[in-house]
Parts: sequence; C-alpha cells; structure tokens
Amino acid sequence: MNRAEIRKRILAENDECADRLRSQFEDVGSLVLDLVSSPGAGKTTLLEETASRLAAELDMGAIVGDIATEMDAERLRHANLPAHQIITGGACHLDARMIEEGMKHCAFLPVDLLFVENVGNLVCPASYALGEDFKVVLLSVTEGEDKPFKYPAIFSKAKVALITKVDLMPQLSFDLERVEEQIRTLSQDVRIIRVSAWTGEGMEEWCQLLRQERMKKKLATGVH
Ligand SMILES: Nc1nc2c(ncn2[C@@H]2O[C@H](COP(=O)(O)OP(=O)(O)OP(=O)(O)O)[C@@H](O)[C@H]2O)c(=O)[nH]1
Ligand SMILES: [Mg+2]
Repeated sequence: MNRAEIRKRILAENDECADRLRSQFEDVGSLVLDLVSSPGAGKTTLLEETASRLAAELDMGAIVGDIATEMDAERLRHANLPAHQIITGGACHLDARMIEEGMKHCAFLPVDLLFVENVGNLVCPASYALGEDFKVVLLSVTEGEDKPFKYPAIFSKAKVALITKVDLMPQLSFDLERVEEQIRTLSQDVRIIRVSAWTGEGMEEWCQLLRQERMKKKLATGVH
C-alpha cells in the first residue's frame, strides 16, 4: 500500500468508529461538539465561561485532547465542568478510537451537551470525525486575517465559527469583515459569532445557539 492508500484506510476506519459513537450519542440524546482551533485561540477559556453560564440549565461534560499534561481538564473541573483528559503523547489530533476509549473513563456520561476540545491544530482535526453533531472552529483576532483561506478544510467543514478575543480589537489592525467574508466564501451555511470570554461579548448568542441545538437534538432523538 502506498501512503495515500494507507491514509484512506485510516480515515475509513476512523469513520466507522465515528459512526458507532454517533449512534451511541443518539441513543442518549447527547449533543456533541468538536472544538477546533490553533493552540491558544481560547477553547478552554470559552468552555469555562460557557459552563458557568449554562450550569443551571444543562448537564455538560468535556473530553479534552492535548499532546501532554492534564492542565485543561483540571481547569475545566475547577470551573465545575466534568472533564476527562486524553493525552495523545504526540498525535496532533483526536481520533474516534481515542474518544471511544476515553469514554470508558467518563463517569459523568451521558450528558445533554458533550464538548470535545481537540488538540490545538487547524489542520489534522478537520479530517477526523468523532461522532460529533458538528465542528466549531475558533479563530482569535491575534492570529492574522489570512487564516481561513490558508486552512480551508476546517473552515469549510465547521458549522459554527467563533472569532475570539474581540476585546483585543482596539490594540490590533485585524479586519473582521475580511475574515468573515473568507469564512462565508468557504462555507455558505456557517454561523459566525464574535466573542470575548473576558468581556462576555457574544457569549449569550453562543449560549443561545447551544440551547437551540440541544433542543433540536432532543426533538430529533426523542430522548429527554
Ligand atoms: N484577551 C483575551 N484573552 C483570552 C480570551 N480567551 C482566552 N484568552 C487567553 O488566551 C490564552 C489561551 O487561552 P486557552 O483558553 O488556554 O486557549 P486554548 O485554545 O484552550 O489553548 P490550547 O488548549 O493550548 O490549544 C489564555 O492566556 C487566555 O487567558 C479572551 O476572550 N480575551
Ligand atoms: Mg485548551
């Protein structure tokens, strides 16, 4: 087998496992989101803030991937979001088997809303389905306006794009409109939200989207 064939086979096996996970999530009515961004765009901070805003309404949990350390899961648990850390030991993305294995250690499951915080990377996570309902891509205003066109796969695939750290805009020359235009060129159906976990801007819109998507899933699966 050549490299392309090996890659195709790996992705096909991953898709099979992701389908199994998807049907498990459907059985219990969990809404599952895969959060993808480059390192440090604000995934964990967004989840900390989301947990504090939605704790009274929804049962939530998180599975977090990092190459090393349990730091993010610890941060989330400290924010009262039950979390399991997957340490990939070098792999730059989560795959469906890691989620399947990780779930055996998640005593908090099932939940209404399961967040998967992927390893910080805009490239490989785009290729791996994890049984999620949809992917959420985060791009912070400090990363540069060219990123959607330079990393088109994840911006084409994500159903929601969060432009994070917008509180920093006064210090930067980041052209929000230009970035949003690029994202819309890559995906016609994408929902774009400008957020700051620090000032709270956009957080209510994001939480409202989560409430609505959770309700849709509940109605679709009939699980309450
Ligand atoms: N100004 C500002 N800083 C933020 C915001 N959100 C996160 N940060 C900061 O950005 C840095 C990285 O945030 P994290 O939430 O750890 O980012 P991450 O995407 O989880 O990082 P990795 O898991 O390592 O990929 C931290 O210093 C945060 O305090 C925000 O809304 N505004
Ligand atoms: Mg993180």
